[in-house]
Order: sequence, then C-alpha cells, then structure tokens
Amino acid sequence: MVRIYLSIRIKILLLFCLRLFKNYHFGLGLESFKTWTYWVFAGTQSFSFPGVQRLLQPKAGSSNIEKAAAAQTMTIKDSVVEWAKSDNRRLLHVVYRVGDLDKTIKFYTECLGMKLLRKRDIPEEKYTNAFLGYGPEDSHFVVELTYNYGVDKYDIGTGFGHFGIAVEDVQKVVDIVKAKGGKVSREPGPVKGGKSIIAFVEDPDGYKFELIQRGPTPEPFCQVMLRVGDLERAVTFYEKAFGMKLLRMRDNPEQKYTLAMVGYGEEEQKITVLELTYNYGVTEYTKGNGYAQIAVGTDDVYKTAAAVREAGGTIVREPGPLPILNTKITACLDPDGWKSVFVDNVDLAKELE
Ligand SMILES: N[C@@H](CCC(=O)N[C@@H](CS)C(=O)NCC(=O)O)C(=O)O
Repeated sequence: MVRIYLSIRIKILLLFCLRLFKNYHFGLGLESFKTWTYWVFAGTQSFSFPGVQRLLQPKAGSSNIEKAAAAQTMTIKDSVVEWAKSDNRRLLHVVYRVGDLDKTIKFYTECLGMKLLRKRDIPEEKYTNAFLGYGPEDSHFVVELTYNYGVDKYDIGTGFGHFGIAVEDVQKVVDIVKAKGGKVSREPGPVKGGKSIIAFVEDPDGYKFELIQRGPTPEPFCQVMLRVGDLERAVTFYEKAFGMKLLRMRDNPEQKYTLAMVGYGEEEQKITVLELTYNYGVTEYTKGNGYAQIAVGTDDVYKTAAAVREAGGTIVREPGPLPILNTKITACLDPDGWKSVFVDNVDLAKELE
C-alpha cells in the first residue's frame, strides 16, 4: 500500500514539473544546456558566464500545428547534429599565405624541426603549395603554405593568435631560433597565470608559434589559436556543427581572458586542438589576408554542410567535387567568420597516394 502511495506521489510530482516547464525551453537547446552545465562545473578557476540569463526563455508558438512542426524540425536537426559527432573527423591541416616559401621552409625545418612533406606548383593559377609537419599527412596535422607568385607580404590581422608546438625543451628550441637569426618575441618561462613553460617565436612572415614544454607526444603540432568575440557561441558551434568536444576551459581573470580547447579526441596532450580565446570585452578582430583556414576530414561533405547550416553556420562553398582534382569539399564560416574546409576522407586518401 505504502509503495503504491509513494509511486503515485512521485508521478504527481513529475507531472507537476512537466507542467511547470511546459511553456519554457532551455534557451539554446539541450546541447547548450549540457555545455552550460559543463562550463559551470568543469571550469578550472573562478568562472562566471554572461550567457546564463538566457537559460529560461518563453517558448515561441503554442498551437498544436506549430508544436508538431517544431518537434519535426528538432528531430531532423538533432539527427544531422548527432551524425556530425559520429562522423570520421580529424583536423588535417591549416592553410596560410607566406611571402617567401624557401625562407619559411628553412625556418620550419631548421628551427622548429618539421619535415617538408610535399610541394606542388600550380603555374596556371600562379601559386605554389608546400606541406610541412611532424609526420605523414595521413596521420598528422600539418601546415599547407601558399605562395602566390609575386606577393611577398601579408597582413596577419588581429584575430589570428598562434600555432602551438609541443617541445621537450623550450629553451633549446629558443636557442636554435636565436642562432639562426629568428625572432623570439617572448623568452622561455611560466605562462602568465599558470605553470606551463612557454615561449613565443615568430616565423619570417610574423606568424607566432607558441612553444609549449611537454613530454614526448604523438602530435607535436598541438594548437591553432583563434580569437573569438563570444566564447559560448563559438564553443556551441564547434560542438554542434563540427562534432568537436570541449576538452578544457581556463579562465584567467588577471590577464582578462578565457580560453576553450575544442577538438576530436579525448586527450588534449595527444591531439591537435583549436584553442578559442575570448579577451574580456573584445568582440571584433581583423582577419587580414594571411591566415586562410583549417581543413577537416569527413566521410560526407553533403551531410556536413547540412549540419553546419542547422548549427547556424554559413556555407560559403556548396558541397561537391573540385574541378580537375575531383576531391569533394565544402567550406563554411563559424560565427566569428573563421573559415574551415571539410574534405572527403576517401578522396583525400586517393590524392595523397
Ligand atoms: N590576450 C591574449 C590572451 C591569450 C593568452 O594570453 N594566452 C597565453 C598563452 S595560453 C599567452 O599568450 N600568455 C603570454 C605570456 O604568458 O607571456 C591573446 O589574445 O593572445
């Protein structure tokens, strides 16, 4: 008797809760709610987030037809977004422009310890590409340098931050950079507000490389840092549209910035991550014309484009094969205007062969 009575009381309580939330939805959907709770509970330092007020918002539309339509749209959205998480994705390479290919290759190979993986010249289009990295392209994140004939200078803008390279001895690399006449813009030492030993060096075009002291790692090319104007918006986008995971967040109130590491995989120390940095109060940056995009591997560029659209991103290149190469790609912009290109995994493997 007591059990039946208790179970009825629990049911009544549940119904009451459902009734209470009937006219509300969580402002940015379940995913965002999950993200929000993650942020609040997983933040490593004192962290307050301005988006919290948006959590409960009145629901738009209340007729049954509207509700059914909304439910159907939600199911489609959820299915594409869910698919993005299970897609076979990997950060492939980062593309940017340099003014002197030989000078840059010399700096990356002699000072940063990268290998020149391949070069291709496209005289019809008047440019040359060089691929460099710490291992083969089919398993490592690499750089794709573009040299446009006759262009020797680029504006890097204020939004691009740096590339992160994990090294076992920061001082040793800094000494090599100095010996080769390279620029060291920040001497080795603990990062402000933290313990990791870092240094900053600049390549011949002024692209910054953060050297981060770590033990041996399968992926020394560990970060691409981009500045964003709204961290919650950016993280939610990379989670939904790209199927990435939020691996770490760190707020640094003394230095007035918060960063979020997003990527594919579980262990930040073993993969390349996108480091999204929010500087308190800064919502706009310039992009210049040097940094271009990151490339991501996918099993389906068409579904990818659908997921990006559902997550509120902008498709700037409709999915489909490239002329001549036949590799299927699609390209999009994130909410801050950073471009990414998705490349079909099978087509890319054929290209690499
Ligand atoms: N205001 C900085 C925020 C990001 C930041 O400060 N990052 C750390 C590395 S995670 C840094 O550059 N620290 C400089 C230092 O410790 O000297 C920016 O936009 O670059």
